[in-house]
Amino acid sequence: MNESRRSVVFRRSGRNRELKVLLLLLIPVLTMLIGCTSAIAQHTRTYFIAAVDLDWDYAPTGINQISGNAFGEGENVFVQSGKERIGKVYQKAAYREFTDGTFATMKAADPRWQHLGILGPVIRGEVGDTIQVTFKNMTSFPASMHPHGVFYRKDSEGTPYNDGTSGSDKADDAVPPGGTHTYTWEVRERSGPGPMDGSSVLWMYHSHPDEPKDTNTGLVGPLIVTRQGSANPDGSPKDVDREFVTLFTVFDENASHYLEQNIERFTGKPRRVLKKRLEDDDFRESNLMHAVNGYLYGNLPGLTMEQGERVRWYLISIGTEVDLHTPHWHGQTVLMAGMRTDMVELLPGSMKTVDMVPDAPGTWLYHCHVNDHIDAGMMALFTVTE
Ligand SMILES: [Cu+2]
Repeated sequence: MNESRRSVVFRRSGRNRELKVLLLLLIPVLTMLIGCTSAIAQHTRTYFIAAVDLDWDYAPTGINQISGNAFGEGENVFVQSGKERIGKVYQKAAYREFTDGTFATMKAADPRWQHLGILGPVIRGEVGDTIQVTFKNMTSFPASMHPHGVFYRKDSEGTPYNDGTSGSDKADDAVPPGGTHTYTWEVRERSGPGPMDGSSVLWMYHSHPDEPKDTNTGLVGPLIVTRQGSANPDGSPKDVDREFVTLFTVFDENASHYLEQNIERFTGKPRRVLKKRLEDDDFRESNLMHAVNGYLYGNLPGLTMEQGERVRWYLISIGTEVDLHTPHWHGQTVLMAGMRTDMVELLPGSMKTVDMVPDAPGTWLYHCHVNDHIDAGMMALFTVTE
């Protein structure tokens, strides 16, 4: 090898060494960068949700939309107000979404979600996301947000019990009237659809300081988790055209935080009612509101879809022994975990997801198949347009 060639080889190997050193130095920087981009890819979805008081009308159209007729004797058991009856309007509480942490402006209602009724707003997550909810309690009783399915630590469970925690781990348990708490929920793989599920699954959130009273008062809402890679930017599943959430429950207004207020505000003879309310079985029955999303006798608005659309229905039930519900769609069929049906079984706490491709146009009955619940008005209408 002549002199000049040797020096070229030497210079080359020197350069290789420099490159190797540079690469070694770059590895931690590159690792950090990759870590950062994957952290950015994981979305944090922020919500501002308050529990608010409202006067809720279980039948705002004032008639039985299933029969098309005025309310008669049967319906009036539940909807007629009087000297010793509250009627169809009750003070309740509901979760409502606000634009920011000042809680000054409620978010404008989205017509697609008009049917949610008393339910809280849809909270969404794609697997890999973090959900952050700033919650303000604008009611007059302690309330919280307890989620199902997502990963949370003790400061984001929203339930008070003897779990050995203290201090800031208790702040989420029961937010006092006027108080605020931020809940952080991770949407892990175990929160998303399983092998037999479609591209999204339903969970719910509800208040839990006094679970029976809180939910009878109205504090419950849906949480939908979409499989990683299957979500639109807003978190909705890409392979679905339209989503509906329906809650089947008998709201027991006798067990509401606001029973006394309701007696005082809406009955003609509040003092008499307050005195004998516990013994009066007819009064107690009149306060059992067999509702779909808080509506009786076909008063639930907005269940409208087009023929051939990919429609996903999310179904919830909460409550007690009477809350075994069997939602049944007329005119269409659905697929639930790969099985064909037109009726779904719900028990207190059930959360189910089914898919429908409506093929029969028209206005159709969507009702609970339990006889007693049909009589009490647990019925809605849905419309399939051509
Ligand atoms: Cu039912």
